[in-house]
Amino acid sequence: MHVSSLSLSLTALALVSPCTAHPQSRLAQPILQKASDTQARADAVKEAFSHAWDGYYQYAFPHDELHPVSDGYGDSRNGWGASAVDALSTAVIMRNATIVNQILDHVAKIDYSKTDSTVSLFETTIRYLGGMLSGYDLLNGPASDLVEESSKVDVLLTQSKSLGDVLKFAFDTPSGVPYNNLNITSGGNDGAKTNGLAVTGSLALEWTRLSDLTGDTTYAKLSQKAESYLLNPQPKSSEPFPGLVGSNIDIATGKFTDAQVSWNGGDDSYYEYLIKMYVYDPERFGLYKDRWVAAAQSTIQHLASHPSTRPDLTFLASYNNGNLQLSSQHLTCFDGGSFLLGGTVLNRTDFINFGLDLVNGCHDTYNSTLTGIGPETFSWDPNSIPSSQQALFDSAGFYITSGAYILRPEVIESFYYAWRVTGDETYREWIWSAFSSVNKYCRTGSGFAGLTNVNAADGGSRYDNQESFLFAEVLKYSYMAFAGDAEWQVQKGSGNKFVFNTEAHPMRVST
Ligand code: DMJ
Repeated sequence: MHVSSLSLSLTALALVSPCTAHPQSRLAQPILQKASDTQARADAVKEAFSHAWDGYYQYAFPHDELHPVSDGYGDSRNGWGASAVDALSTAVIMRNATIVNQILDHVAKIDYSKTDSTVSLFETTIRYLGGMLSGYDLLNGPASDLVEESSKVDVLLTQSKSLGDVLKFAFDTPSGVPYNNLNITSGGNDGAKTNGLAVTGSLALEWTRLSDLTGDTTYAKLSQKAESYLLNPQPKSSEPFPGLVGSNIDIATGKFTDAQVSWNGGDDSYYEYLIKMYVYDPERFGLYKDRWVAAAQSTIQHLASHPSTRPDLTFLASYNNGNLQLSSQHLTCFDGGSFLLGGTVLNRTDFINFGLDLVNGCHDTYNSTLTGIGPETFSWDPNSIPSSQQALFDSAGFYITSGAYILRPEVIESFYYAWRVTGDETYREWIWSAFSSVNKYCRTGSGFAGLTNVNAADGGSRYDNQESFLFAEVLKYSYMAFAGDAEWQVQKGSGNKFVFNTEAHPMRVST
């Protein structure tokens, strides 16, 4: 479905696509048009958020995450209350002042200088730093009426600066490419020789915002120095196609150590941030946009792949040394959203259409399973199909290599971009269908649990873990699709006032 053929295909799709879905949506309703139905869906997502928050607050707060089967807790993100900080911007957008105040009271008490476990620079940046900066931007701007005492909001920036100061030693390397795995007590690291593309290249948004808000340029400079090696990749062989680069960077020299290309986990948010930095500030980050455009064009030319049994579908293959691997991931499904954002901001219909093709492919991975939720990894390589999955490959164009679902957001995230950019109700239907499946299969008495097998009738067994991105991403993108327009929503064209970090925390664009 392309923009140029949108009006013609709208009616047909609206009637057909939800009905070709997984079994439980065969009875799906026609496309909703009434505002009251849209409101009911927004309310249903809010209810799911409150359910998850109440369970976390009762059984796990102020630890990092709820164990939603045993009603226990875990501290996989250094014990600073990751779910609380990750939930803040969603609670603001849902206008839940009670939860917002609970989280602000918690943030004021966090001591980011103390933890017993290894700190991930990337995860801490996108969840904690991104969560706090976003809360600060929202509560200082369009949601300023939610909190009466401005000092409680100011703490978000003070704590962001404290966290940046704790983490900044990571960049103290010969090249400026940071270590990712840190011992913040000793000032040490894990001794890695290389750092990954995504974890190096998904820091600039948060660290630049921190500098812009505090007036201290240190953080922006550190993150942009690290990024400079990615924007000008050496050796030349590490860029097999214009804009598409290898996966690992030597921490001592800043040179790439390979030329393996993909949009999969490990590489993903490097590409995501190239265009988002341009949205953040087109004056300062024009080169980032040029690199995204080059990567996007090369991706269409060299990585777009169509399953032999479903040539109508488009997935992204990965590339290494002349070979294409015909496999992909749930994580990769942010790609449609990235093409749609770049396409609308740059007014490039070709990118929008390719983004919609990618969204359609990822929808197929949801639409074809028994739960209506897509798998963690899948393949369309016709040479290694397990016989038990031949029928799935024949009808759906892919087979499952890991059937897990750990509450990831990427497919719903790209549906959201498709909805915002096209206004086509079909994409809201897809969001509603995906959210309904998560609500049905993952919900427990205290929250939401991952599934071991999305293509088993009941989803298989449950993982006793609730990742903090359930709050930050899944429920935020689901909610925003049914909520009214607002300053923080993604806009069609170039008028965005906010840009979402890779954990779905909206930051105000540079003014
Ligand atoms: C989140 O932490 C972020 O979206 C990140 O970019 C990828 N992994 C998870 C969600 O799957």
